[in-house]
Amino acid sequence: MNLKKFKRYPLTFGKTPIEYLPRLTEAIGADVKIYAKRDDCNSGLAMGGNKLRKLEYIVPDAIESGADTLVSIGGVQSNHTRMVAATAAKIGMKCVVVQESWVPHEDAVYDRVGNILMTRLMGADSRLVDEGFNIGIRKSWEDAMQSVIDSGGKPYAIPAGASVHKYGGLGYVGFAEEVRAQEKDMGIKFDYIIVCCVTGSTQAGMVVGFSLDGRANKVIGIDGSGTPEQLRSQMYGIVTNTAKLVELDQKIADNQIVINPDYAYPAYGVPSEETNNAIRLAAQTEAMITDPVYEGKSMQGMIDLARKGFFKKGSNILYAHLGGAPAINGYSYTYRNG
Ligand code: 5PA
Repeated sequence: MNLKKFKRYPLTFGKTPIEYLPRLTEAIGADVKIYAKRDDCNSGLAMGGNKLRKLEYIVPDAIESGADTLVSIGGVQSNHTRMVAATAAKIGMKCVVVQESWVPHEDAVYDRVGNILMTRLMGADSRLVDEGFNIGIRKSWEDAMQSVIDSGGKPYAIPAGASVHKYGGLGYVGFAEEVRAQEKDMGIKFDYIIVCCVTGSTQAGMVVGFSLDGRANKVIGIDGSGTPEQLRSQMYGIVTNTAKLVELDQKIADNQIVINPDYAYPAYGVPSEETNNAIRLAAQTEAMITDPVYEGKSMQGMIDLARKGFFKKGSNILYAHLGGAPAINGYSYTYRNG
């Protein structure tokens, strides 16, 4: 496997810490140990998160293309568009982000706080569009690209979640390599890795990276999209493309991709009561803040699977914390009593 041959533009602090979560482990009460890898604390750029690992491999291509404007897309409270806006500010490019109405959630300040507030502060041209949820390529995004061309600029296209970009999977191959090195230092090995999946390249990169030591199917994706079949086929495409890019000398079969669809209810971006209780538990035992769209759902999935005995006894479980906390500001009424 060869990741080193790709250019990487540093946007993160470097390695993210892995920490043991003793009070959450105890509160879950199963015979497993819970650790977290804190990709939510990975950068000084606008609160960081998983997209920066991906963007580190995309930025060199954007710069080489001669573009002057990054163009991307997400929901109103998209973490991804915040990270693209941050990257553009940091490298001195302009930024246009299309923000669609992906989430059927109403809060008086939903389009004013958290991610979108920071996106605007960093100077991005944030365009609200009245389209529903879809992780595929969108017309509104193509229109935004055209509008940059029409006004004499040169756009660089970054799809939703930076996922179906040719280099979108590389960042999380790097995550797997980092975890392997940390395991050596810590003298332990993780039996499972828990990751929230929506547009697919975070898990896809991990699947490729962990396939090197036979752990592809130990990466347990917890779906947050509510469209797991579309996600699976998108993820499989990213796995195949990424494996080829890094010259992985084995084929990854579709059944090595594990996506659990059980926790995405009632809809993308809308937390169930069980999701909210998982968010409260992580906050009250470890002061670890997770959000109702992504990480709260993977937290719920991990807790539920542990309590159901899904993980073999004595397992070490690594919860990949991918960021996303700024969105909680858009759920102020939901959490008005904690
Ligand atoms: C997101 C995605 P993938 O999209 O790579 O599967 O990652 C899922 C995920 N956790 C997990 C957090 C905090 C995320 O932000 N966010 C999207 C966004 O627009 O913010 C791409 C959907």
